[in-house]
Amino acid sequence: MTDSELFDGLRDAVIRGDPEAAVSLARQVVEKGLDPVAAYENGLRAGITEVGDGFSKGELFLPDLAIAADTMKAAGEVLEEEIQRRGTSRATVGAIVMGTVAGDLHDIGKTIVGTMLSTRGFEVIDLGVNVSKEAFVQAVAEHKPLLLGMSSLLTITAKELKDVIIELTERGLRNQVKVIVGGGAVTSEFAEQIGADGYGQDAEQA
Ligand code: B1M
Repeated sequence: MTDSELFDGLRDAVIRGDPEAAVSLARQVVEKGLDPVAAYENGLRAGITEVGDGFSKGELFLPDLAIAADTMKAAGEVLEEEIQRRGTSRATVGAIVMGTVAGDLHDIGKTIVGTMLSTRGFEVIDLGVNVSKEAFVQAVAEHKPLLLGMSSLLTITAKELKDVIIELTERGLRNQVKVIVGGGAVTSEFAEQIGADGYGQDAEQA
């Protein structure tokens, strides 16, 4: 199988909701020594994006999203392990507190961003999903990280990003931490508007 056939196979396995095939293809990516980040973005993420588009058009339903997400997670674990293996294992840069904002349960993007940052020398403190602004601010006060990273995929939860930044300012913590944001509900313009320091369109940019 060529490299692009492998990536297309990953994409199609996510679209079909076939975790066994996806895991097997992800293992082949690793065995062949291909770039696991490219396989993630051009294979798995391409597949889930197509499923999301089908959902928007009313051609696919919530169970389809759920099974595609499970497939992506299963194969994603294989690729994330390889991304970790190729990266540095020592936390040398500083800490990042990360999470998906309140009301939002999407965790796949946040997790891959965390994996990428850990391979670039960050100690990742992952607060999970549905994280309240109080929990973000508390974690910043407690861990004194270099960065706070927040993810938002639902348009209705994007305002949480701004609320956390306001809360950090009110608690006198804003100038102690750089804030980066990302996820489907966020654009670079929006990030700038709410006073974030950085934005990432994908894990590599983050
Ligand atoms: Co949801 N969902 N979902 N969903 N879901 C979206 C986001 C949606 C766009 C689908 C659609 O309609 N096309 C839509 C939101 C519409 C909107 O608000 N504009 C939507 C909806 C409506 C919903 C529900 C409301 C559906 C319902 O119940 N009726 C519901 C909400 C639940 C909730 O959160 N409260 C819901 C539920 C779910 C599932 C549980 C079924 C499942 C999530 C499973 C899970 O995460 N464990 C799911 C899925 C899978 C999706 C889609 C299809 C895929 C999301 C994903 O994992 N992408 C999504 C459609 C889409 O995104 N195209 C959709 C792969 C991931 C690697 O990409 O998260 O974008 P992403 O992360 C990227 C970048 O954005 C960036 O790097 C990552 C890697 O490249 N990035 C950062 C992310 N965070 C970053 C942080 C950074 C920097 C970069 O700095 C800190």
